[in-house]
Amino acid sequence: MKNWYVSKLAGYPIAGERVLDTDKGSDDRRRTVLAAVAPGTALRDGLERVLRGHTGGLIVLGHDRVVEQICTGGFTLDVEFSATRLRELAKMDGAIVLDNAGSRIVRAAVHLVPDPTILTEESGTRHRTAQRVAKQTSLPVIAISKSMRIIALYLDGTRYVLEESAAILSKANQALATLERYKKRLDEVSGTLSALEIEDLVTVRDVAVVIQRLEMVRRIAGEIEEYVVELGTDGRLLSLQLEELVAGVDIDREQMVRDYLPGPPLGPPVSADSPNSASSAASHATRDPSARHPRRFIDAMHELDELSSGDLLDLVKVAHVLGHSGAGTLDTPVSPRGFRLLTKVPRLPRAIVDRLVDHFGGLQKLLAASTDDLQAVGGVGEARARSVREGLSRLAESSILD
Ligand code: 3AT
Ligand code: 3AT
Ligand code: MN
Repeated sequence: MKNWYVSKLAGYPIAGERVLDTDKGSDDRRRTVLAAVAPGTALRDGLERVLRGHTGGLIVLGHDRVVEQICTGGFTLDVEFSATRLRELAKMDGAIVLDNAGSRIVRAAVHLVPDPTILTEESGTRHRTAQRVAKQTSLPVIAISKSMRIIALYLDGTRYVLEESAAILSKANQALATLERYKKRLDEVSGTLSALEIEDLVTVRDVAVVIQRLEMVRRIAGEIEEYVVELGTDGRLLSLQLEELVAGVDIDREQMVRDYLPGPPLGPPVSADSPNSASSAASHATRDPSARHPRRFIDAMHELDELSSGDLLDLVKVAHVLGHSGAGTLDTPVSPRGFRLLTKVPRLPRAIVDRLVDHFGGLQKLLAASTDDLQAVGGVGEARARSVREGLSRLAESSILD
């Protein structure tokens, strides 16, 4: 898992200004900014010092033409940023302006004069100014309140309160305990599904239950990821625990959908540099690995993401997202293509998994295939054929034992 986590802080939306949470660009931006002010950074150290110094502070995280236009008074510094310098400069009235990288202090004791017609629901002059400047410049602005002892970050239309690590950690640990319970349940239902798949006794219900549990695990993990970003260096242990618990969950979810989405087989993913990736979804294509997949798959994955937490509890709705609907749907027998189980075979590259499924078309045929049959697939030599054969047999045995 990479360092930039999905993030949603104790922010409150500001009328009509909130960028949708599903907006990937704004998520990335928010995560970048939250990481820049997370514990362990020099900037956060400075903010904490100002907080402890009871002076209050107003800090603009970036300097450009727009910022320059709303700066009056104060003086130009252009010195390297340090936490102690920030604290000293905060003793003066006015705002401090940092450069875009946050590595230099550009100006101090500045009186900011943002457009007064910009809406703000703050009351104090410092906080009103912070919110307006954030909206006008699109740069992050931090207000450290002298009276309320709070560090607030303004980003576009949203205000976030930067909490202390101890407070975040206690929430995070609660979420982690929930994740552990969810994961245990997920392991149970996926084990059952594997056994049913091998015996070819799967119904839509069994599939929906696993998808539901995968999704629940993913969502609580997403919440914990937010805490990890907020915690910065204080979140390392949490991050390790999280990674261990959710290892393989994303792949399983993807392979579940590929296993059970009705219609022609979902062949090997479309190559990333195919002409399709230059379409309207181009901005996502570079980041989103699922962009390599057929439309139908992407849509299903997206609908899963969008399921409300209420709908997620309804197996019929979950099945519907997977393309299974109608009366008695949940009891309809279905057969997997085999992506998920093949992914569990050790040391089998995903491209080979895709080719094997493409060639055989279904798990039962894969289970029935001899090593000779398996070698008919490109990239599968004698040794690999044997390891696939053995891997599948081992899965079959361990599944029956459950
Ligand atoms: P002091 O000598 O510290 O009292 P000052 O000129 O240094 O005055 P400050 O920047 O410390 O002023 O601001 C003190 C308060 O004055 C903060 C705010 O509540 C009020 N204030 C400043 N500018 C405005 C304004 N344009 N409109 C309303 N209140 C303002
Ligand atoms: P506190 O919660 O009291 O810290 P506040 O939003 O109530 O913040 P105040 O009106 O008390 O704000 O102002 C406190 C200081 O904020 C005064 C001044 O140093 C700074 N400040 C306020 N407005 C501006 C501005 N437009 N530009 C630069 N500094 C400002
Ligand atoms: Mn005040």
